Amino acid sequence: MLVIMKNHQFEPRLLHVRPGQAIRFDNSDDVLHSLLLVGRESVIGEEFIDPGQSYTVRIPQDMPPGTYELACTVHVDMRGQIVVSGE
Ligand SMILES: [Cu+2]
Repeated sequence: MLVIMKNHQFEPRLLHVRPGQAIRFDNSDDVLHSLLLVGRESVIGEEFIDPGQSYTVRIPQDMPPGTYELACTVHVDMRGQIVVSGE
């Protein structure tokens, strides 16, 4: 699963995943972005991604189903959502 960080937005902005699934974040902008999964910082906690770089995270198998807020701590308006379904 792939998310592009482009024009200070997450594309797609809403992502449906299953536990155990991997998500790759590509920074396509020419500025630094960061990643934070609000309330689940142990999964993604302020991970900085340089321009042109990527970061891959695997959703833990024991991640409770629900909707989680994805944030870039550098840009306050850069927000996304990850919806984790049941297994
Ligand atoms: Cu950003």
